[in-house]
Amino acid sequence: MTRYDPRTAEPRQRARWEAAKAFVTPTGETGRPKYYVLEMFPYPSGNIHMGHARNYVMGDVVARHKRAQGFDVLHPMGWDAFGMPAENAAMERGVHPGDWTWSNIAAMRDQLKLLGLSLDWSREFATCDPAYYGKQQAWFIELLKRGLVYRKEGVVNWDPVDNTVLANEQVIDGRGWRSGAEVEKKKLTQWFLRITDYADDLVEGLASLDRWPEKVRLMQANWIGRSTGARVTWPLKGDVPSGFESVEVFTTRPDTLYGASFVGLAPDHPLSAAIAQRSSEAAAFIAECKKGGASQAEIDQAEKIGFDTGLTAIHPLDPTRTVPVWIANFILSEYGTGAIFACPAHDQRDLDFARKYDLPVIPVVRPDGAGEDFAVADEAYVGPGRIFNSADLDGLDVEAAKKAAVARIEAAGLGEGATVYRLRDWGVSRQRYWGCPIPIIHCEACGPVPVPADQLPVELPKDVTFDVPGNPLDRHPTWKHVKCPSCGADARRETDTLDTFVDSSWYFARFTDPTADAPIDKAAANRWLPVDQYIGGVEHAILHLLYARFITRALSDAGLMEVKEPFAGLFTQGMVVHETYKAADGKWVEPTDVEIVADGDRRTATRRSTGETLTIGDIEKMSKSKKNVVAPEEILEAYGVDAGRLFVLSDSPPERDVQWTTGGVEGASRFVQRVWTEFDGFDPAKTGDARLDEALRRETHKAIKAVSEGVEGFRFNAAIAKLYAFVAVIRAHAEAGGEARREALSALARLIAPFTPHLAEECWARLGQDGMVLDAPWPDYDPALVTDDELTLPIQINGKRRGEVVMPRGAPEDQVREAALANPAVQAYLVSVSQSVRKVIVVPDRIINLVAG
Ligand code: ANZ
Ligand code: ZN
Repeated sequence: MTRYDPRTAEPRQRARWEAAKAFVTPTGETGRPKYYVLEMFPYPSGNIHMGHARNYVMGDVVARHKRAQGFDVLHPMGWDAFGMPAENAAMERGVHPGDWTWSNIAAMRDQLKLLGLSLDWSREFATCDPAYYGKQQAWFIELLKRGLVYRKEGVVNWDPVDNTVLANEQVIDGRGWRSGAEVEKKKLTQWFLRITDYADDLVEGLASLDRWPEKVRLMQANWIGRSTGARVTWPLKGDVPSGFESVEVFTTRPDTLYGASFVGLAPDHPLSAAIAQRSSEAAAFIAECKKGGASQAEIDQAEKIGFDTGLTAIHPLDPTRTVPVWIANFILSEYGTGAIFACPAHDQRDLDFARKYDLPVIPVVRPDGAGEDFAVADEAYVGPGRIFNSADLDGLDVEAAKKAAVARIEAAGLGEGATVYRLRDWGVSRQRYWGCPIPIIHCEACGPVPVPADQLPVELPKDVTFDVPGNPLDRHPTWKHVKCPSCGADARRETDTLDTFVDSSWYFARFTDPTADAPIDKAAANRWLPVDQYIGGVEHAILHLLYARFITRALSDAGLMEVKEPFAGLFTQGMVVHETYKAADGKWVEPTDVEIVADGDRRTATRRSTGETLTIGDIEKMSKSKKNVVAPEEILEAYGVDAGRLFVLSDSPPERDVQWTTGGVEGASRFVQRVWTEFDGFDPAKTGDARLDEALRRETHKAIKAVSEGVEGFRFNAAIAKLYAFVAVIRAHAEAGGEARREALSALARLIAPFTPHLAEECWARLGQDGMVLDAPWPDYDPALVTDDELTLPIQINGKRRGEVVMPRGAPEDQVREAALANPAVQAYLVSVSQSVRKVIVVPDRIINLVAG
């Protein structure tokens, strides 16, 4: 018996794979089907933690399994390398963002390589490579030409002390992260991508994504927020500011028009602004509204306040009626038309507002069974029902009334049916250095001019300083001063860079041919896209995935590729969490410095270095700030890569969080030894006995079936549990013959290969098999061997179930008949009703019917 030593075996196997260039993606006509598996590429923060490791190991299981099933697999890796942290490091520690990023990449690449992942490193790139972002600039210009890129004023966070634009994550509780100054909203001309052109298509495409979690599809649909209803014009009366003869509202409930009690304007609606021009009271009210946060959640939370403008609006369906016009803080300027008609009886926000300011509440929809006196107290009625109090809409149901109301509004020339979206165009300008330069030159005479193709990439200058706030590109002495490509006059480079979400919106397409001249090589993209299995954190369920779906459509429409949906399958994995430990001084302590003693349910934690007692805190996502990070190197060093890989997948379903525990990884490492022991003791010449051999064969084929189903269904923990059980079975059949044991072990080596690939290779070699297990086909099971050997057959008498017999599968009919007739429950019943059996009908392996009388 030898002990398995991962410390020698694992590097040996990795060297073998490397020498064989085993993971270089097959190209050319192989005749095999393709499979593209991709994990969301990492941000090079400096360290791989177990959470990353779990994500990549999941992808690796899929990649290795598909390869064994005969697919050509593309499994690449790269770096989402632009972004704020590099710039923060530059400001805090004076290191150049590029140097910081590249050294992090080098460190993380080494860590990833330790994990034994079947990655094609020959395709690696970082988004901060000019070779990558230059191609991004090329397609950006293409989209500009197609009208999908434009400039308009947008709002940014402005730090008035540092005189700089802040990213959202640099605003902490409304203040600048460095200056502590209260952040202002400032308008700046910025670049936008017209994602709203694709709003419908992005919603409708969701239906085809049947291998995405339902939850993610729903989140995307809500984000796009498509609502159908109508735009309705309300003519205004009174001392109306000039140019505002009417106000247009958006409603999803035109059926409730007769229940209108006021027209409401957003505080920054143009009409509100015009009223504020002449009324200091209105101006003060609007200023008050701007103090609160602008997010939907903050607005929903805030106390509803309003201002009566004194103007009135004429009801579009009944010119004899007017309603007052209010400015209200709960109306968003960025949604619909920024104005509403309020129907308090059927909308809770409107009702709260009406009660507060004593405005009328007129019910116009009543549930079935309610009478003319149906009234609303403190809860708006939002359910179905019939329309009343509504002239000729009376008696219609809600849906019919919506149609009828829209028809009437259209006939009156006061509006039309309309669809609106919550989705806004995507503002991509960042006033930052460490991003992809926007390839535009501003000329006084010609306006914004794209940089000519032969001058791409527009590279970032390396010589920049971070000693003063603001964008280093803007104050660089020479970089931005260029000639206009169109007229040759002195001109200025755009100094904004692109949102890093742009970088990650197409990298999966570039991986199909990372050295292509075009941004995307069409043939390669057609071969590999869509990504068959995409794996990543649920935190990217909205923006990243939506942007990627949009850019894929936009680039395809621009003729740069021919794919619509980039990701056919999506899996969102859980995180790796760990207990936290706190010392008496309130500081967090690293798990490596903690000794846990368990006494029944009571666990105490002691700090190894000092002996002090620690408080055991919550189980949380691993993070540097809580010091509960487990570095993969330590684990891999102590237990081996395979044990670490096995553990992160074994303890909970992949979509859930897994708690890192030392006990867990120790268990995985013992399993590795147990597997090896079975192979190490293998004797091909051993003679067995037929019954035992047959039993082992059955168990082997059942294990193949169960593990295959677990891997295919993303139930890795269940697959691993089955592997544990299978190894126990193999051990219990130690006396089976060499032939049956070889079959079992050969299957086992292949079944563990996706999870513990190094161990699997060692086992494969120990069995005396040729080549690498990596190239061995995934085992198939024999359906005849996985069925249970005994069946429970129900016995019916005159159509009613009266008993059952257990019979071997395929038992001959006369045996079944005999057993049924001899069955005690059947006999007791026949006696109790004084009947006897007239006829027996046996449906083999299914049921026995007795006719009695
Ligand atoms: C009258 C009405 C009557 C409404 C009723 C609702 C119920 P969703 O479904 O989210 O699209 N609304 C329209 N624009 C708004 C804005 N800029 N800020 C705040 N609220 C706005 O919601 C559409 C409904 O939200 C619209 O339909 C409008 O109120 C309001 F019984 O019109 B409704
Ligand atoms: Zn010019």
